[in-house]
Amino acid sequence: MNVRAEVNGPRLLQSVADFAAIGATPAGGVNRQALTAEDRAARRLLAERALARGFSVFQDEAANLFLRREGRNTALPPLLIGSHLDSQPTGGRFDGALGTLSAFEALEALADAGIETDRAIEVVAFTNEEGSRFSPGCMGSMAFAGAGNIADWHGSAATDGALLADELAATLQALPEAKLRPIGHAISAFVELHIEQGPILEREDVPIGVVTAVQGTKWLEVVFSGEAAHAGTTPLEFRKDPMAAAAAAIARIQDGVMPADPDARLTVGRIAAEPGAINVIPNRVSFTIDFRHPDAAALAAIEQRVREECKVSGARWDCEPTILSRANMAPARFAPSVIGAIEGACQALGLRNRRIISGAFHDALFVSKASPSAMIFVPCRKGISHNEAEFVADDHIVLGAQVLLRVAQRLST
Ligand code: HGY
Ligand code: MN
Ligand code: MN
Repeated sequence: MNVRAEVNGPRLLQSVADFAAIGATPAGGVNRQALTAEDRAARRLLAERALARGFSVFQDEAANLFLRREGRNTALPPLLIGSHLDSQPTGGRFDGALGTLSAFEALEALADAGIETDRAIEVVAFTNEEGSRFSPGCMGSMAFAGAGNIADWHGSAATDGALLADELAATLQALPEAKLRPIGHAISAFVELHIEQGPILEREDVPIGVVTAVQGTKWLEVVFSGEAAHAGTTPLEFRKDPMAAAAAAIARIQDGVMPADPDARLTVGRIAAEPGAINVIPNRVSFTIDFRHPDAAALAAIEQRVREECKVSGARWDCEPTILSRANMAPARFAPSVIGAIEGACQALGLRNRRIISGAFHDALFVSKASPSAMIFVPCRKGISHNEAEFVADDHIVLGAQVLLRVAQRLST
């Protein structure tokens, strides 16, 4: 008899609440940054729940965490579903965790129904998707997809000074139950469920977004070096003021990029001045720029404009700019076969859905370079994300998991 697997809504909602408690912030968000004690606690909780269900648990050298439910034919590469567990410093309870926990719920639903799939299904929690503690983001999925080598980042320092190599080692050692396996094993396809992190689905009252592509992202760090001097005694003509140069460059970039192109996104998220005293002209000012565009040529043109504006402002204030690349994510298009499986699952469930391009980058962006991939979006309130007020309605959580479960069954039998 063909027993149907069903998502257990209360169990999934409780799971989301359980993980939201790990790194919970007073304002209702989470601070569970990559490879911290909080991240390790979440990984442990997920691994223990997997082991309790009889699934096997693995990690690779990038500390990507895999939970595997065997299929009939162990020779077939597994289907991969999942997302990430790490968060922004003032992140929301759903970014990453919802996709990972919905994927685990799909495994549990199949196990509850006693359904055996042809191929194994693995749930993944990729390491350091957010990139806020260690740059770049998507480190784990980049390494998994062969788009980066985790050893190249071993020496990178976190915003809190910790070394990636040390934090990776601590994370791997904190979960001895997870067997270590070589990075980048073959998979048949990858499906990632995620909150939209934008306003479109909610505004159109559509419960499911079928993600067909991810726009490109570049991160730069701009450093203006000048000369520290006394704030009161130094006339204008003697100043080499990197703060004035940075302020001028940021103003020109903000005035010139997004107003000229509705598809462009540009954010200056972090700025720092040294020595940072109120009455000292700084000798060094650094700031970050995150810019994005669906079109690769337009993304390159924005970078060109940013570099030019920094050069002009640096010359104006006699401060040479140094521009460091911190992340470079080319736009990606997802696989029609996986997109079709998601749309087919929505039709089978009678769910309204629409195709959408992701403004945020995701692990699926990199996995799609190695294997057929696509994403499922669910709405979040007012499109707010990377904010402790991030919220997803219970019914959207359950509907998203139901679509993921159907897709997982379609792609594994
Ligand atoms: O920044 C991003 O797009 C992702 O949400 N970390
Ligand atoms: Mn995310
Ligand atoms: Mn995020």
